[in-house]
This record gives sequence, structure tokens and C-alpha cells, in this order.
Amino acid sequence: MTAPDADGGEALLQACADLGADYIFSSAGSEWAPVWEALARRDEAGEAAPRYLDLAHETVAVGMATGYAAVTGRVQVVLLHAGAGLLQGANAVHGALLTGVPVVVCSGESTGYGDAAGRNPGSQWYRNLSIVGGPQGLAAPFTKWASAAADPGVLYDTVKRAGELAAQPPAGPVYVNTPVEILLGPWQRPPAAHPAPPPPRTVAADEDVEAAARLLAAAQRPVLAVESAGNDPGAFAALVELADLLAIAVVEPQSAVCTSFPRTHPLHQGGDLAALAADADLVVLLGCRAPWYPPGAKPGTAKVLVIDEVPHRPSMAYQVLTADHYVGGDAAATLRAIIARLRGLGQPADAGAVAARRQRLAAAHAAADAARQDAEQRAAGSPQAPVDPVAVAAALRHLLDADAAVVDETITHSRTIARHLMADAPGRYRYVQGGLGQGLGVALGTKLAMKGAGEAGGGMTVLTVGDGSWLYNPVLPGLMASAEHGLPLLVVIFNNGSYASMKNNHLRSYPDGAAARSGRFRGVDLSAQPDAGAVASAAGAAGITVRAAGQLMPALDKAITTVRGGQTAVVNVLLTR
Ligand SMILES: Cc1ncc(C[n+]2csc(CCOP(=O)(O)OP(=O)(O)O)c2C)c(N)n1
Ligand SMILES: [Mg+2]
Repeated sequence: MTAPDADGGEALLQACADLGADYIFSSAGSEWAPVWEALARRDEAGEAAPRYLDLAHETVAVGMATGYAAVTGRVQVVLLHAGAGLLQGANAVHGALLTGVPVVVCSGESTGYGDAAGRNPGSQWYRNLSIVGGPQGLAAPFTKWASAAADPGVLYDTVKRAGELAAQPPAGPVYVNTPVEILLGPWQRPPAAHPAPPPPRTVAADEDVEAAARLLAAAQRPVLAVESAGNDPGAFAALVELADLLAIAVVEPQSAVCTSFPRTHPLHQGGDLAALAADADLVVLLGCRAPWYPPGAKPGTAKVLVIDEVPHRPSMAYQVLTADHYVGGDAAATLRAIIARLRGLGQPADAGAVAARRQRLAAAHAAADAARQDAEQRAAGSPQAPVDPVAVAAALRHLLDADAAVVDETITHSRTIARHLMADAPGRYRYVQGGLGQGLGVALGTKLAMKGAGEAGGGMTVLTVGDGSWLYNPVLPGLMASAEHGLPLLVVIFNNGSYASMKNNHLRSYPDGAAARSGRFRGVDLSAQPDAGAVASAAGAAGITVRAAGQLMPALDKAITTVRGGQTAVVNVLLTR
């Protein structure tokens, strides 16, 4: 046997390269010297390697990987530090699980604590960093799969397989514990690189496609709810074709994670599934985790057709879909197969009924659109008046170019933004999943996917964020990453000076309670927040505050020019509500 010619750092780097990871998103830790050394050796030799980004906070690192993987669909790698870094990044790893993106998260532990033979890992592992049972135990509840690489000889294939597992449906984050001794340990390079192929596609069975086509053909009042199919532009296009063919009402419920159907399309019926489902004879759930609430109270009596590669999400503790029929397979391929079958059945057979339905839905869409325009007129207000959130969302629709992407981390304003932004193309709008504080990282990763680190151009990425949510974000490390890696963002803070959602929540349970009587609410007041514009300016971004309606358009215009010039702009809009 030949003597090992490399170490675990090389093994991990080679696994990242063979997985096709474009980037390694890292927050520093002492286990990573072998990877840094491997990268430096490749620099010296002029060899290619996945691009490595040093980031100053775990939420930024994981959030960026999530945003990047959501846009590209390709597996990315995140290196964190020990159990500590994993815990710090855990909120964002959980967000990646809910978003359903393929990400490999690695962090280390020590197995020898300096007493075992071999290299000295450093005393911090003994003093500070051990997790009883191993850090994979921490990661298991919020990842798809979590394990440890127990020997340098298995490190490469463990990490590579982890990435392949992450990409298999349902895509999600996986975790590999890469102990410091394993990373420092000897590794024999394989004779040749062996890149991982893309994950296998699945197709629906012909019988299931046939059954779905017949259900759709027979329905008089079908409604389709969609949450995430638009992540695949092919599925977006196929859904438009299917809806057009039979004049199916399409709803993007509150649980929608991205744009899946054009808001401008006459068949788009908004975000309220309950009203339409109550009157429907067929409800189609296309990739839906949580289409209505409460979960057990499906509105109406319609049959439910679930089109989903993995209908029941293993990441959810409770989920009620009340399915009558399932069709599996990749969404785009399944939709195209259903369309082909419908055409084969001579659909639409009753062209008159379909035309009448199309007209009725178009009229409902037009009425909703007129109401939207009225709301925007009412929101405009006098130039001196405080700003209404509807006006901000409408202004963004007017000012943003067609290739701009909005990443949304607002709470009480999210429905307003979805309604008035009128996203009409795949990738135009994404809602940050899970706990607050990830939006800045996710937006940076989205921007990175649209242009590449240090490169010019790419569509503008906008982060819309509540004032409370902004305070949960690691703003300083995020703005540092923006400047360092050439990732300018337009950040728009929907600032109502409070956690308005917490007050709403309190009043739902205690409408006539003591807090309602006195007006003294806990968990609501943010009047002590620092000036977000000043903080941004101090961190190298442009900070702009909007206090009155008349300032809104000029401020956003100026901010957009700033972002086009390569600098992040934070527009803090003080709102009426
Ligand atoms: C990490 C995390 N901590 C706490 C919460 C609970 N939480 C949900 S919404 C919210 C307030 C958000 O405030 P803001 O962004 O200002 O939105 P608003 O409620 O004013 O619309 C809080 C604290 C959470 N979702 N995630
Ligand atoms: Mg708020």
C-alpha cells in the first residue's frame, strides 16, 4: 500500500469539489486549518477549488448557503465551528430544512483531547468545546440526516454522500461531524476525481397521471394551491399551461415560499384558499405543506388531489393533507405528463364550461385588482403624512427592474408585500422560512447566486424586513460580507416601531384582558431601537430614513442608484402601522 499523500483537509475539500459545490460558506473555527492549508496548497499550485468565503457569523454563512442553493438548486457546503458554531447557526439550518434546500453543514469535535497519539488539537477542545454524545446529536432534530466521520479513510465518501443525500427529495440540510483529529489525519487520494452526478429524477406512475387527469377533466370548480413549485422555472411554466388549459383557479396561500404563478395572471385568485376551497369540487395541492389552518379543518367537501414528490414532509411534526389521491414525481415532469394526458383525453371537452369558468375567474381577478389599486391610492396620502406600508410595497413594484428578486422577512407586512409587489416570474419573491434573523444572509446568498462573488451585474436583490426582524439579524457581519464580497443589497425596513405581531397575538387570546385595558403590552415596544440608517452608515452602507410619504420615492430612487453603484443601501421607512 502506498503511504497516504494527503490529509483530512484535502479529503473534505475534494468531496466539496466532487459534489459540485460552487462555494464553501464558512464561519471560522480551529478545526479548519487543514482545509485552509489545502486551499493554500491549491492556490500555490494554481489548481481550481470551490470558492471559499470567510464570513463573520454562522447565521450569515448558513443563510447565504440557503439563499444560494434556493436560487441554483445546487448543493453547497457550510463549515462551522464545533458544537458552538452549530448552535449559533442552528436557526438558519432549521430555516434551510423548511426551505428544502440542499446544504451540507460540517463542524468538528475532538476525539483525543490531546491525550491521544498524533497531532495536538489545541486545549480549547478539552476546556470548552465537547458535546456529550457528539454534535451530530444537536443537529439531528433539524437536519435530514446527521452523522460523524470517524476515520480519515471515510471522510471523503461520508461528506460526498451527505451532499447527495441533501439533494435527494425532499432536499434539505445534512450534518457531518468532522473531528479535528480526522481532518488532521492521513488520507490517501483516490486515483482519479469522481464527480457526483445530479440526483435521480423521479416520475409519476402512468396510472396516477391518468387518475389525476380524469379528476381534473371532471371537475366543475377546481382550485389549485401552490407553495414552492416555482423554485423550478420548468414547473412554473407547466403550471401556467395546466391552469390555462382548464381555467383552474390558482391560489398562493400564506404558506407559499416563493413565486409559483404570476400574480398578474387572470387565473391568480390571491392568497385565500379557504373561500375558494369551500365552494370547490376538486382541490389540488401542488407541493403544499400547510395549505389551510387549522390543519384538521379542510374547508368544504371537495376531493383533494395531492401532486408532490414527497407529500408528507418528514421535517414537520404534524401535517394534515386529507388527500384522496396522490401523484408523485418531479413537479415539472408530472405537470407536463398530466397536461399531455389531458390533451390525449381531448380536454377541454366542454369548451363552453371552461370558457365560462375562465371568465368568472378573470372577473374575480379584475375585482381584486381594482381593490388593490384603490388601496394603493388611499395609501398614497399627502406628502407630509406618515408612510403607509401599502405605499412601500407598491413603490417597489414600480421601481424594481424585471430581473430584481425580493427576499421577504416581514411579519405583519408580508401579505401586503405579496399582494402589492405582484410578482410574476420565477425567483421574483421568496419568503424566509423559520426563525427571524436569517433574512440578510439569505438575501446575500440570493445576490451571490445572481452574480457571483466580486463579479459585476446580476439583478438587484431586495431584502424587505420588519424592524424587529432586522434587530434579530447579524447586521454588522452581514454588511461586512456585503462589502467584502461585492454583494450590494437594497434593504427596506418596514418600521412600525414594534413587534406588531406580538400585540395582535396577545389580543387574540386576551381581547379584554388587563394589557388591553391599560395599553401596557410586553414583548411589543421597539421604541428604544437604534437608528438603523446610522448603524448602516457606520458599517459602510448607505443609510436613509423615510419619515413622510413625500420622501418615499426619492429615497428609494436614490437607494437603487446607490446599489447599482455597488454599495448596499438600508432604507428605514417609518410606518403608520
Ligand atoms: C428567532 C425568533 N425569535 C422570536 C420570534 C418570535 N417573533 C415572531 S414575529 C416577532 C416580531 C417581529 O417584529 P417585526 O419584524 O417588527 O414585525 P411586525 O410584528 O412588527 O410586523 C417575533 C419576536 C421568531 N419568530 N424568531
Ligand atoms: Mg415591527
